[in-house]
Amino acid sequence: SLVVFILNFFLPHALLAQAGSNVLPALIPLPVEVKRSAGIFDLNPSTKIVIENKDVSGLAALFNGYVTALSGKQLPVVSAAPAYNFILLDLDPASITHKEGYRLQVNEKSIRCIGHDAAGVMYGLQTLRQLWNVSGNSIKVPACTVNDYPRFGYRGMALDVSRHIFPVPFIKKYIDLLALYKFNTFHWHLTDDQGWRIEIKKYPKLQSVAAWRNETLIGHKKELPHRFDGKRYGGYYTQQQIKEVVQYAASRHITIIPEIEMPGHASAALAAYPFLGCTGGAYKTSTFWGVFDDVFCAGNDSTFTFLQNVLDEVMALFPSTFIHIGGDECPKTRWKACAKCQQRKQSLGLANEHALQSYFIQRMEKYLNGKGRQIIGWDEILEGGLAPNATVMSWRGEEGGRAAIAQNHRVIMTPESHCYFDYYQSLYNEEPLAAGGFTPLQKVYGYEPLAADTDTLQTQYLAGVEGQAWSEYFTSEAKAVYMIFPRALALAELAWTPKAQRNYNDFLQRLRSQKELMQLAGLRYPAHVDDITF
Ligand code: TNX
Repeated sequence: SLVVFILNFFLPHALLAQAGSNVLPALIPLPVEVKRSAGIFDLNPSTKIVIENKDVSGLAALFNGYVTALSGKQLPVVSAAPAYNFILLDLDPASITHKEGYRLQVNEKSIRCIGHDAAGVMYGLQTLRQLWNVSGNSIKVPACTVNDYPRFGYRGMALDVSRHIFPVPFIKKYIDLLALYKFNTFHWHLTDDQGWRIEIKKYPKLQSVAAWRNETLIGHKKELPHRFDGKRYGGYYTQQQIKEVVQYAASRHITIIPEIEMPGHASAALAAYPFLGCTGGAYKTSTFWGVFDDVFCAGNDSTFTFLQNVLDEVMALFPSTFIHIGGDECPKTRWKACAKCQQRKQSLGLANEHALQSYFIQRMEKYLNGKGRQIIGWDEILEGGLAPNATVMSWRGEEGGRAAIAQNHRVIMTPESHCYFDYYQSLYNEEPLAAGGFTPLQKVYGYEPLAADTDTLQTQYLAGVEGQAWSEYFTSEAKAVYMIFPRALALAELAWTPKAQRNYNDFLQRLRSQKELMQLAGLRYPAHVDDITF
């Protein structure tokens, strides 16, 4: 009955509130093991951070940053533990065996946050941030023991900054949120048809031309009304800014994987340097969304030289092993009509244009491998033959992931059915304009990567999962955040928590109790989460 339904929804919540100190604050992602014990640790200005191992000293500063944001205070950092009132950060890989794993022990006298590695200690501190109870200047932590480690080694969130660009402070805030929910990878989609967003010193027109578009009335029907203003829109990140962001992410144990799109989604680059296309132009940075025929020419060696020079500067900025080179949605229209492309195809004995695309990707892979890097590409890179060492990001469902694993290739699952946070999240009339699709929170939460095949597939090749944040409709920071969260929290839990411990209703309860934390982090808590009719 309705009464039972309503009781089921509100009773656990009410009990939680009453139970007070016996119940732990809700944690997302749910740890592997949590035990509540008696007592409270009072974190106050005389609490000391103890660092006995210099490998974790950077984390003392990070933690102090969190404390300062709440209380304005900085905790003293010392090298030997006093009798009580301290927070010890340390490593113990012998007893904590999982990579990125940690043990957090809180009692009235101390907090011990011990990791397998520094990343583990960092995740212990994120759990601590979710555990503490802040009121005024007082920070209280319930006594407990948490033993925890991640399910997947790759836990990613992307952000497309081409369709809409977001300023550096927003990127940092995003990285902060990813760390809070234990993601370890930020996939930064830096180039696309609608704008090139990374400064490349060798090619100044990428800054003066490719970074900008003119919003005009001649556009796609999906173009957003407020952009029909004929104004110049765009911008880019300077190399200095990028270094700063990479550093910021690294101190939170987040790897940034840059994406430079090729051979498709290249309009902006072609507008700057028309020799990169098959027809010679003229080209324009796209003013509407979609897939465009003009792509990097596969017959022209100077295209490859350009891309190699670009990647040289990219590699100097991003230390990540992996570089994403796109590979998706590349129409073959121009290549079919291009004499140089046809000549290349024939001289290499390639069967068709898919094979030519495979040649393109393999040539770039060889270049990057030679510099000690590995490529990631969207699942289209399977067509015409997979590059020998490529990781496949499976977005058009799970087919690509399955096929790549069958060829012993590393795979990241991001099927658009479950992992695209530019799709609608509720059926509310007032949902803001989004890309097609319907991907409510529960659907994201219920995603089980390659579930149907985990018995037959070699799942050691399943690196993990990623959420996509394409920004065509992200017309403001607030809207971007609204679209990405809380769905990213559902993904965070499926990426971290053991499968058997995941339960949607339990997650929803914890999400509700995270309301304050979310608001503190500047997140708008969406009404539909609390709406029992949803
Ligand atoms: C497809 S996913 C794209 C993007 C769009 C997105 C919109 C992928 C590899 N390509 O260019 O932004 O759909 O949902």
